Parts: sequence; structure tokens; C-alpha cells
Amino acid sequence: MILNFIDGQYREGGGRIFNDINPVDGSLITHVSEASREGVDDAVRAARAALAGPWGSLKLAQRCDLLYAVAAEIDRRAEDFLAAEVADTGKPRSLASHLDIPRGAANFRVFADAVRNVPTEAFTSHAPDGKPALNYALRRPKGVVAVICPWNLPLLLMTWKVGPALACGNTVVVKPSEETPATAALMGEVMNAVGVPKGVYNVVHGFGPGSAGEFLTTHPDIDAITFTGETRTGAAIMRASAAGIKPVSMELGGKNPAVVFADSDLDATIAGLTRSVFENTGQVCLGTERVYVQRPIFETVVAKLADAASRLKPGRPDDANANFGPLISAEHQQKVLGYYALAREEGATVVCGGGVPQMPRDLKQGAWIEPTVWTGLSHQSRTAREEIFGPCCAVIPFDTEAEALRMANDTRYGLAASVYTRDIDRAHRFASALKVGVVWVNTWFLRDLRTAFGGSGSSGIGREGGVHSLEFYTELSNVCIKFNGATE
Ligand code: NAD
Ligand code: 6OD
Repeated sequence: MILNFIDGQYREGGGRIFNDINPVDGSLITHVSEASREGVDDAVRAARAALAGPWGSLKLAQRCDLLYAVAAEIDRRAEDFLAAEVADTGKPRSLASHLDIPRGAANFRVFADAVRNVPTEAFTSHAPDGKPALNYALRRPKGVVAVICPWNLPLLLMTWKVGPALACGNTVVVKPSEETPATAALMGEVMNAVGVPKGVYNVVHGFGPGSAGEFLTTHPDIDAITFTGETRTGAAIMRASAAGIKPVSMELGGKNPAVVFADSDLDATIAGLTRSVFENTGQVCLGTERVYVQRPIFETVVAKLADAASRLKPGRPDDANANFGPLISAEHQQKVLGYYALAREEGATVVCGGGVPQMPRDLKQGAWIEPTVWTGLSHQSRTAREEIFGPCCAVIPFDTEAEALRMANDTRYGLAASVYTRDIDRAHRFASALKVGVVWVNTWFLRDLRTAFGGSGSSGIGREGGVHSLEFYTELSNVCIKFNGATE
């Protein structure tokens, strides 16, 4: 059974026992112990105590050394993390081994470096009597941070928040998704192995409303909430946080466009689109679900993208011939299939996919889905406007740059966009006019972790990454010291 990790110990959470299901074949991986309100209380209390205890008195360099040790221990136990992540998500081992697990370790190193290198601002000013005063900024940890995570990149997205939160001296209570509790739980062993003091890293398992998610985000002794997940959940958490005036960081959904100009390098474009539409079975917040293609190459791009989709091979994570996993759950499969039906009702031509693939008998209970490409959909259709979070896209033609820009920006979301062109002037012009937090030109997902990450509109509030994470995970105080002895 997967247990909660509270105050350095694995223990039952006092709530129900729920199932952790393998999306590949619907089998039971293990049971999970849900944290009750009291269980969450215990975790928050442990996190509060650790702040005042050994964690709070560590020097910055010692804290950073510990975070480097955490990263090294994740590397050392990469096979265990890989097995846990792949069982929970069903994603190909090759994907998890080159993306999820190494990024889990990198998130501790990058933010240890970032916090070591952040400069302190200082200004001199003058008092009315002409004496000088030195103003300088002090950074303190926010305190106890609630970290609420989704299921699509469980370790990567959890450490993306825990790394900087700990680097800044906070303690955390993590609530992983009920679909993917395993790697957050395993991190408790890592923390203990390298000597992170007890109570610094805590994990409570469970669901959202009426469960650990709600108990944590409404807890009066939480100092800040950092959330990644659906926009609607983000709104619920913001409502919950309003009562306590808690700072929130919100990394939410998207309906990200890719814009392909006729002058683009076609092979590189298809390679980029194939990843951004289908990687992780389309379950990436930054993934592309709207593809606008300039008319002269429209048919070619559609044919090549459909061809690439048809080459994706669903199968077990450790099947060396397979490169395409299932969706996270039967419930999510039903949601995505609902959009596949809606697309047809809205007049889509299904160029490829559109249903559930034929799978061998032992995989029939898995949450499998076909990678799908549509044409013929209006830019105004619900299929082209609502986040599906599946391996599918609507391909829509355009004639002019202005028309492409108008459609790309015509959304309530504002997370990411990709542009494919060989024209560097156009790349700059288009990138600066896109209303999104992350723009890629001729690539996708590539990112220096020191850069700002986040979205606008319904895609979120705030930015994390590099110094932007340090802004969220610290409180700034200005100290003004007057030098009374000085004359000018
Ligand atoms: P979700 O919102 O359903 O759940 C996310 C987490 O919130 C889970 O741990 C869940 O248990 C918890 N939760 C749910 N209701 C809650 C409540 N009322 N109070 C407290 N906690 C609650 O999201 P998901 O289905 O796990 O993930 C997919 C969504 O996440 C997609 O919309 C995707 O775009 C988004 N996402 C965004 C980013 C980003 O960086 N912007 C990254 C990954 C995923
Ligand atoms: O790369 C990252 O750090 C990041 N936050 C990616 C988010 C992916 C969303 O599914």
C-alpha cells in the first residue's frame, strides 16, 4: 500500500483506502491510504515545526548541498522512479527515462543554483536631513507551502515546485494526483536517505473536494499554495485561498496553437508537430491542439501529420516496438472520446484516428485512444476552442499572417504557442504579438529552466522558473538603515 509521508515517516492517513490503477490494462497496482482532515493537519503541523527546527537554521550552502544530494539520490534510484512512474501513467519507458525522471533530479540542482546566485537589490537614498540611508532587500521563505499536482508529468511537475520551494527555505506538504501517487511517495525515501530533516517534505494522498486537496488548500496554517492542474480546479482553489489571503501560483490549462507558414522547413515542422500533438498521448499542458497552416502547404502538412500519427504504435511501456501510451484513466478516455464524437457532430473530417485502437486481449481494459487529426472544423467550434488534453488536433488553413495571428490569439487561454517559419523577421514579429507565456519558434518543449514559465488568461496566474520561482517562494522585506554619523 502507498502511505502518506508525514514528519519523516510513512503512515496511514486516517481516510479511506483507494485504488491505484494501471492505465495500460486496468489492473490494480496497489492501494493508497487517503489522508483525512486530521492526517493533513498532522502534515501541516510537521511542516510548521520543521521550519522552526533544523531546516530553518541551516545555512543556504548547506541547504543547497542537501538539494544536490536529493538530485543525486534520484539519479541513483532512477530505475525505481522509472518503474513507479511508468506503472502509474502507462507512458513509454523511453519517454519517462529521458524526460520525467532526469527532470525530477534537475529541478533540485537548477533551483539550488538559482537561489545561490540570486542578487540582493540595494539602493542608497537620503533622509530630509541629508544623511544617507542604505536600503536593501531581505528574502525570507514564505513558510509552509501546499503543492497540488496533476497526473500528466507527476515527478517532473511536483519537483518543479518542491525544488524551488525547498531551495528558498520553505517546507512543503505535497498532494499528488490521486491517479499518480507513487513517485511523490518514493521521494520520502530519498529525503530520508540524504538527511533532509523530518517534516520538511510531507506527502498527503487523496482527491480534491471533500478530501486531502480541499483539506490542504483550506488549511489555516498554510502560507502559500502552488497548483498545477485544470482551470476549473484552479478557480476552486483560488476561492478557497481567498479567505486566508494566501498567495497562489496557478499553472492551468491551455488550448495551444501551432502556426505553420509556407516557408517553414517541412521535415522539422512535422517532427515538431508530431511531438507537440501526440507526445505523452497529448497529455501535456503545453501540447498543441490547434494547428493553423498556410494554404499552399495545407494538404501536405495534413497528409504528413496523419502519416506520422499512423506510425505511432500503442503498447506496453516496456515494449521496445511501442512508442505511444494510453490515456491516464478510463474516465479521461471517456472525456476524450466525447470530444471525438463532438468533432464529428461539428462537421470534422477525421483524417486519421477518431476512436479506440484494436489492442491485444491483455490490454483491452486499458485507456487506449487513437491519435487523431481533424480538418474541416471551424475555428469557432467547441472542438477547436476547449482543452481536450488528448492526442488530437484540428488543422485549419489560413492565408495571411494577420489572419493566423487573430485566430491564434482568439482564445481564453494563454499558455504556449509554436511558430514554424524560416523568416526571422516574421518569427520576432509574430512571437511578440502572441498573447501567451511561452513561444517556440521551429521547436517545442525545449526550455532553459531559468526562464519564466506560466500562462495568462485562463492558463494561470504568475510565473515560475529561475528567479521567478524565487519571487513566489520568498517574501521580500526592505531594510532601510540610516547612517546618522555621516555628513556629505
Ligand atoms: P485537476 O485539476 O483535475 O487535478 C489537479 C490536482 O488538483 C489533483 O491533485 C487533484 O486531486 C487536485 N484537486 C482537484 N480538485 C481540488 C480542489 N477542489 N481542491 C484542492 N485540490 C483539488 O487536473 P488534472 O486532471 O490532474 O491535470 C490535467 C490538467 O492540468 C489539464 O487541464 C492541464 O492543462 C493542466 N496542466 C497544466 C500545467 C501547466 O503548467 N500550466 C501543467 C500540467 C497540467
Ligand atoms: O517544463 C516544465 O518545467 C513544465 N512546467 C512543464 C509543464 C508541462 C505541462 O504539462
